[in-house]
Amino acid sequence: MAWRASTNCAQAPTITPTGRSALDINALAAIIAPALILPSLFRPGVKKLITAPGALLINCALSGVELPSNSTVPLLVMTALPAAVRARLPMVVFAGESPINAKFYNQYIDQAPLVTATGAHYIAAHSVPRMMDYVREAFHIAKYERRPVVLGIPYDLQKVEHMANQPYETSAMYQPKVGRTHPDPEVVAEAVERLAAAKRPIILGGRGVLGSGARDAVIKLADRCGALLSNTLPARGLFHDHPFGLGITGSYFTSLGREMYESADVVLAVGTSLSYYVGGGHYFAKACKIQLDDAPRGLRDGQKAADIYVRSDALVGAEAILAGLDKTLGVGKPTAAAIRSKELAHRIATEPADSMPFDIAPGVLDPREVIRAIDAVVPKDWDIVVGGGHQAYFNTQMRGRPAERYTTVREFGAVGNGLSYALGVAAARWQGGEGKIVLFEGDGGLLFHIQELETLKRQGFRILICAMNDGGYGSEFHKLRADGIDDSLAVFGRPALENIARGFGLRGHEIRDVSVIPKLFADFAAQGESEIWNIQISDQVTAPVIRQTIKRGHGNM
Ligand SMILES: Cc1ncc(C[n+]2csc(CCOP(=O)(O)OP(=O)(O)O)c2C)c(N)n1
Ligand SMILES: [Mg+2]
Repeated sequence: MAWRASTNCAQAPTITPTGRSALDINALAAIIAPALILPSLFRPGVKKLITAPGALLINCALSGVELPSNSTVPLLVMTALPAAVRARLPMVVFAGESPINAKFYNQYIDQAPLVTATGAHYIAAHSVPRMMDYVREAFHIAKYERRPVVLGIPYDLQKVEHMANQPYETSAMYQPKVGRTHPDPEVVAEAVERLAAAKRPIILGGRGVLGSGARDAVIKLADRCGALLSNTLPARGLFHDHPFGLGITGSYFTSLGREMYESADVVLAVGTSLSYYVGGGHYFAKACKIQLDDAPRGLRDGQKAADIYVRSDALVGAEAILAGLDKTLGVGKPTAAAIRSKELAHRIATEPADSMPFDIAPGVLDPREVIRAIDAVVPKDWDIVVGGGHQAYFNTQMRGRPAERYTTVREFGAVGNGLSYALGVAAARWQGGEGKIVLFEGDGGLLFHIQELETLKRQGFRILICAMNDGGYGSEFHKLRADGIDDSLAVFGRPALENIARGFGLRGHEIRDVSVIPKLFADFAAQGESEIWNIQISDQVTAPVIRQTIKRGHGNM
C-alpha cells in the first residue's frame, strides 16, 4: 500500500494499495532523513513504516514524494526516533500494526511502549470512522510540538478504502495563527543596557535564527553593538560570510573561538536552547549571558542556561534590542565595545581551527588536511551532510558554506545514521543523478547501515560519500587509550569500502594522497553515480573536542 501525504496540507492524505510486496521494500534507515533539512522550515517530514514478514519496513516520503527504503530491525528506530525527539524534528511516521481482527498474528508486538520510550508520540489508529482525525492529529502534534509522531494503523484497517469522516480537514486549518512572540519591554531594556556597556560582546545564533528569518537582523544588531558573531553546531555556517564570524561555540570551538569567548563580557544567545554542548557558560564563565528565545527554560541539560531571559521570537527580539540601543545611545552612536579589530578579522580569516601537531605515519593522512583539500574543490552550494563519531568534528571547519546547506543530527549521539541523513537530503532536494551532496561519515558508522548503498543505487541519487577511515571506532579507542585500556576491540581494521561500493554498482576509490582529490572530484561531478572515497586517515590525530572530553571525563562539564 502507499500513503500519500502532503506537507503543505493542500491535499488530503489518501490510502491506496499499490501491490508492492514486503520483499520489494527493505529498509528503514531512511526514516529520519527527509525531516532533516526541514528544521529551518518547521514543516514535518513524512515517513511510512509497515510491519511485514521478517522485519519492520519503512518507507519515507516527503511532500508527496515516496521512497521505497530498506529493511531493518526495530532497533534502528530506537536511535532515529530519540534523535528526532531531541532535535525537535517535526515528523510523522506511518507505522503498520498487526491486523486488529486477526485471532493470531505471528509478528504481533506492542509498538506503543517502544515508541513512547523514545519520547515520540504514538497514536493507535484503531477506529475506522476516526481514521482521518488520527491523521490530522498526527500532523498537528508533529508541527505544534515539533516532535515525531508515530501513527500506528493495523494492517487490515489499511485496506479499508472509504473513510466515514471525509472530506479531510487538514491540520493547517486548526493551527492557531498567533503571530510572532513579542518581548517584554522591561527585559529588553535590561539587555540593551548590558549590550551598550559591553566591551567584549559576542552574539551566538542557533537554529531559531534560521527558523524566524532573523539572520540579517542579528548581523545588524552585532554590527550595531560591535559584537563578534558565532553559532551553534546545528546552525553551522550561519554567519560564514561575516568577517567577525567565529564559527561554532561550545565543544566544537576553534582555538581562536575559545580564546575570544574566554574574555567575553556579554554573550547574547539568540534562538538557541543553550544545550549541554554549548557549555552553559562553562566556556565563557566571565560573561553575562542573555538568552533571547521563544521558549527559554532556565534549567537546561542540568545547567543554568543564562542570567537574563528575553522571551521572544528571534527576529522581533533582535529588532527590539536594536531599536533600544538607538533610543538609549542615540542613532549610530557607538556602544562601549572594543573587541573587533582588523587584526582579529585577519586571524579569523587565516588561522586554522586547530594546529596541534601529530605524528602521521606514512600512507595515512591528517584528517584536517583532507578536509581542507575537499573544501577547496567542492562548490559552496553543495549540501554537506555529516554522520557521527570523532570524525564529525573535522569537516565542521569547512569555510564559506551556509547553514542551509549543512545537515547533521547529533542529538542523542547515535552513530550510524549518516547515510540515512544523506539519503533524506537527496530525496528532499530531488536532484537525482545530478545531486550535489557530500556525506562525511566514519568507517564504523558507515558499516552500521552499509546496506543502504542498495537504496542509494536503486533510487539513483548521486552522493559523494567521504568515509573518514581511521581503522575503527575512533571516538572509543581514543578514550580507551587515554585511560590506558586495551583498545583492540575498538580497532577493526580498514575494510576496502571502495570495493564494497563497487559491489553495489556504485563507484569507489581509496585515497592515501590528498593531491588526487581535485581530479577525483572533477571525475565524480562529471557523471551521475554515487561514489565512496575510502579516505585513509591517521588514528593518531585527535580533535580538540575529544582532547577536552578526555581531560575532564566523559559526561562532566
Ligand atoms: C548506535 C550507537 N552505537 C554505538 C555508539 C558508541 N560510539 C560512539 S562513537 C563510536 C565510533 C564510531 O566510529 P566511526 O563511525 O568510525 O567514527 P570515528 O569515531 O572513528 O571517527 C561508537 C561505536 C553510539 N554512539 N551509537
Ligand atoms: Mg572510525
